[in-house]
Amino acid sequence: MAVRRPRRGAAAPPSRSSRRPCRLPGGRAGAAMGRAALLPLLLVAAAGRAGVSAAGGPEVRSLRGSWWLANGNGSVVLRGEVPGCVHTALHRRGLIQDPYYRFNDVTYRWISLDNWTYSRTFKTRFDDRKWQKVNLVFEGVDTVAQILINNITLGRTDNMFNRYSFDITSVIKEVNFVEVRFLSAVSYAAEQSRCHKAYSIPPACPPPVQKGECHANFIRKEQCSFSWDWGPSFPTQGIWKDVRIEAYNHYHLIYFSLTSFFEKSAQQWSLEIESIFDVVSSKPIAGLVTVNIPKLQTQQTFSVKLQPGEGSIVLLVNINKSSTVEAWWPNGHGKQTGYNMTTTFIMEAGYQIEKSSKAYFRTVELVQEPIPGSPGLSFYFRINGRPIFIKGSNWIPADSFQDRVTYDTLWLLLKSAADANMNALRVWGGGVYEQDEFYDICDEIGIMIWQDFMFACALYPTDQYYLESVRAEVSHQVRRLKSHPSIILWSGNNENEAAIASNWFSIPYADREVYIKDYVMLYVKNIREIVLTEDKSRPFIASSPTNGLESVKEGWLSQNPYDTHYGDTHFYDYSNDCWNWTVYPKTRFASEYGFQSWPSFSTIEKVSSTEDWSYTSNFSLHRQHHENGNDQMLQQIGHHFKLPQSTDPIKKFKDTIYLTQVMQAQCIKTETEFYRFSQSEIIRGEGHTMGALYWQLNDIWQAPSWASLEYGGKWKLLHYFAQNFFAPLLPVAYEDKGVLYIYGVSDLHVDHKLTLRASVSQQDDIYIFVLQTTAIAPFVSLDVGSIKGRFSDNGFLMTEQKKVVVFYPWEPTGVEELEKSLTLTSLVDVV
Ligand code: BMA
Repeated sequence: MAVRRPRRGAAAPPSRSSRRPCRLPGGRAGAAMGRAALLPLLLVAAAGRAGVSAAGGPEVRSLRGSWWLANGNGSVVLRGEVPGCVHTALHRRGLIQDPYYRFNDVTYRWISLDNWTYSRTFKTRFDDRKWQKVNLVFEGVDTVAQILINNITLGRTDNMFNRYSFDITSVIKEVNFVEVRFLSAVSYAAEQSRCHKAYSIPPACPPPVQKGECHANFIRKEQCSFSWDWGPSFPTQGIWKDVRIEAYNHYHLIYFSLTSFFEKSAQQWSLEIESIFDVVSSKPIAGLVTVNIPKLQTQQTFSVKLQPGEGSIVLLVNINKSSTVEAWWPNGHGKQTGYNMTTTFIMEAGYQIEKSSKAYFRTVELVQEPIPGSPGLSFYFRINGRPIFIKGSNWIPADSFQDRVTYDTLWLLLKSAADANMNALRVWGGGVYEQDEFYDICDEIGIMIWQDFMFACALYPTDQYYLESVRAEVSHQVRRLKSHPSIILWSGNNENEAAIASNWFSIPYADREVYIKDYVMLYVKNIREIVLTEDKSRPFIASSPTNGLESVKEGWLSQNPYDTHYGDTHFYDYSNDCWNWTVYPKTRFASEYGFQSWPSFSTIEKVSSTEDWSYTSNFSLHRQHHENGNDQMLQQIGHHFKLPQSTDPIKKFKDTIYLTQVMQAQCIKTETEFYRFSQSEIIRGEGHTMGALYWQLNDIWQAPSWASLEYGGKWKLLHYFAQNFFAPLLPVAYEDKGVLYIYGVSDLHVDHKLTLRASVSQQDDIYIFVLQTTAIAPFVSLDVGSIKGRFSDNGFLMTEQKKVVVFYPWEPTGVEELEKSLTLTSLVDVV
């Protein structure tokens, strides 16, 4: 193994005893800040002054870039990028293979079990003595680490979702040595579980089929990084977000956020602007804040006083009523208008701050009210006063290694969602609060976000230390994200109300109360309370699925959170024939439902070798993390199609992959059409369905899963189908006498003498495929292997002789390359 040594010997492994105390000593440096200084505000005058940044503002020194990285015993030392993680650093330096290749998730388990140290030296380019305060700021540390500067411990981190700021005013020198000594997340979680002696907090470990790590619920870290039923176990270590030194005098702006409100009776839009400062002067600092939104002819100046310490000021700007405000609308309902705005702080001491931002105006209500002819309550979203049917899917982390998720990755996935006529995604609670760019893109293209807090499919501790950490996390995330008009809902967790109600973890009845108490403590008394204080502009629910107000009435935990008369439901059924719509719940809101399929061969090929290319290979079993998943797919296919029989094993594998995708697309089409169709009716008290978010949009790696977009962004047939079943105008041919007819999908008499031809030509940046057939061709699939891009349509029924399909490339390509890579499959090609 090629190993280089750092210039300084200080990257030596931290000495750690094998048994650590249950709580790490040294205290936490805080992301959490009080809101002590909410100031009375005085509206002064509408005298505008353009903002100028005067000298004396804060100095920021980025610590991004190359750091030293060493494992526990110092036998592996290398350079690693920050932001980044150990796995990507090892891979980039060629010290390990692609972690996604074949069985490497298991082979490389040692990486997460070791304790790594990141270190670097840095010089202050500024004279540190002239600053009243110097902070070392981490936007994200993954996860458990001791932070040192010049061999002095500053504090510890143990929550991946917090922002940590350490005061280094008295310890910073001209040349500094900073160290982040990680402890394996896996060992930490195990230890925390061991220390929780009073009662167990299940689940202890994931099911063996997931090949994962235990006790994810004892660490505030991306829960699916310990494995999931669609994802590998890579419990990373690293500095996953920005890290920098900030030096300032007088005052410093930490958070700045905008939320809009509409006062119906006065027909008045207003903006609430919240600024959170750290004031280091010993005396209050007075000043003027001017808010200017030129396009709305709105300018207001406020006099403010910042009190010493950390605190917030809140300004309420009324928008000039003679200007027409264009609201922000979801995709398919209108434009996503935003207004340029500047906020200038001119303070008596120190420097000026000029913040440029975009102001959006939209309202959101979660309507839960009685429905005539139906017991229970409605559950739907009203955006800008208009009821909107929520169409979309569920979002999971786009990679096990967050540093590989670039703006382009996000853009491609989110744009694909919008292109498939989706207007919403649920950021699921077992992943991460996504990066700012994710929400920026959603704002820009009109994708509404149902935002879970990061708790999923488990019970969680509620001791004081843990709660403090969660409280800091929640305030930080809400402050960071609340300006985004795309976010329409905060939701406490994924499936934890259901986990207790349906007793997933076989808790004896006598012990139930303890867990219910913990549940209410965490999601209601802490998370909800903080969310309601921090953000009054959008609704909060405690869990998904939930019965909403009915759950609240039952003490926040309904007997049956899957009740179709209230709230949202999750529904999975792999054994019944998915074309039989009567198996689906006529719910108020379907926030999860799905079927698995395999990603295309070109995607699998990249992480496998020849011996893996069969449906029953060790690789195919290894990649399947859902118990019996591969068999369930075959069983579902068998309801309507002949299973592949080819004697050529690769052809058989490819045919099977194709059929899993056809099956998945058809199943979800049937179910989604059922939900859309149920919008306008109440049958036997059920109906009024106002949301369909299928599970799941994207993939974390190349494996069978419920996703409609493969790892890398390629569209599965389901995604092409989604484009149609989510179309604004959907021709659904249903009969209401208990029989469902879906056009052109069932029992087709196909001509086995069919010939399909493909010609390709170029027109500007797009490619035109002309398909010709001599007979009806069901589920026609065009595939250009690894060439990145998407077709205008796919998986379609070809009843006409000729059909034109457009290919939109995501990278430069050519006619010849496309022709060479094109494979055409239809149902009649499966042997
Ligand atoms: C749902 C999700 C995920 C899971 C999916 C498929 O319940 O919340 O936990 O991946 O089912 O099993």
